[in-house]
Amino acid sequence: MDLNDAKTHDHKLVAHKGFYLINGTHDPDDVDRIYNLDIRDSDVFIVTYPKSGTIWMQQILLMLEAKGDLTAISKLNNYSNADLIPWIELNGNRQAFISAPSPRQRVTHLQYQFLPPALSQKKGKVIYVARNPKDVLVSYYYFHKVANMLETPKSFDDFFEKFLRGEVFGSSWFEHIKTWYSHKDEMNMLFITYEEMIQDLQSAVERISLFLSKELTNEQLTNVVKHSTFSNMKKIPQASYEQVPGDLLSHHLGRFMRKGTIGDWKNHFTVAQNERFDEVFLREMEDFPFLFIWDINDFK
Ligand code: PPS
Repeated sequence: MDLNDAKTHDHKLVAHKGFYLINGTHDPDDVDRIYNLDIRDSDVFIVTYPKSGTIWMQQILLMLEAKGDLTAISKLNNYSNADLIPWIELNGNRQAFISAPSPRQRVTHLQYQFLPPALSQKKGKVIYVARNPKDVLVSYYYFHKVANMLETPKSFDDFFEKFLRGEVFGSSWFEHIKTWYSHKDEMNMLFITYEEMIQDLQSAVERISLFLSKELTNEQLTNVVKHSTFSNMKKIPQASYEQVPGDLLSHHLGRFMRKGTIGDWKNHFTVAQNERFDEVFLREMEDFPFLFIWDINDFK
C-alpha cells in the first residue's frame, strides 16, 4: 500500500442528525434518502454497531443462500462479503438497492431513525447482532489502526474516552442498541449476540435459518456452520477482507479477522478504565432487559 493514500484519506467525522458519519465515505443527503426506500417483504437487513460481527453474519447469510456450498462464493473471487451484502449507507449503494433483484440483503451500522419506517410495520426482516461493548471497543481500536477511512488513535486511552463519548462512526454504542432494541417487537427482528454465536454456532445458524424461512438439510446446515467458523473464514479471502485494496485497509498494520473471541478487553483495560466503563454501562443500561457475556469462561 502507498502510505500516502492513507494520509490523503478523509477520515473526518461529520455529525448528522445526532449521528456521526464519515466524510467522503457517506453522503448525509443520500443517507437521508434511505428513509424513503420502498421495502419488500423479502428484504433482509443485518444491523450492527461496528465490530459486532457484521462480516460473520454476512458469511452466514451468504452460506445459507448457497445451501452451504462454499464454491458459490469462492468462484466470485473479486467480490468480498461487503460486495455481496453491501452497506446501504455507503456512497452509491442506495441507488443500486432500488432496482436490485429479490432477495435484497444489506447491512447497516445506522441508527434506527434513518431506516425506512416500513420495517416497523413488519415489512422485511432485521437481524440485529449485538456484542459486549468492551470487546467492541478493543476491536474498534485495532480497526482504527488498519482502516484508512478512520482516524488512527493517538493511544488506547484516548480511544477509550472517545468511544465512551460516542465520538466514533456509529456514535454511542448505548444509543444504538437501546433504540433498535426498543423497536424490536414492531419489526420482524431476530436479536442475536456475538457471544451466543461463539458459544454455539450450530444453534445460532439454525435460528437464523428458521428466521429466514430457509429450507436446508442437516448436512447443508453443517456446511454453513463449517464455513462460518473464525478459523475457516480466515482462510477465505472474501470472508476476511484480505483482498480489500490497500488504500482502504492497511493490511500490514493488522488483520480484519483479529482474535474472534470474548474477553480480549481484559488484556487492554486498566482496573480504573474497567471501573469507569462499568459505571457508565450501569447508568446507561439500567433498564435494558439483557445480560451480556463478558468472558469466554462465563460459559463454563
Ligand atoms: S465491521 O468493520 O464493523 O464490519 O466489523 P465486524 O465484522 O462487525 O466485526 C469484526 C469482528 O468480528 C470478528 N469476527 C469473528 N469472530 C468470531 N467468529 C467469526 N467467524 C468471526 N468473523 C469475524 C472479527 O475477528 C472482529 O473482532 P476482533 O475482536 O477484532 O477479532
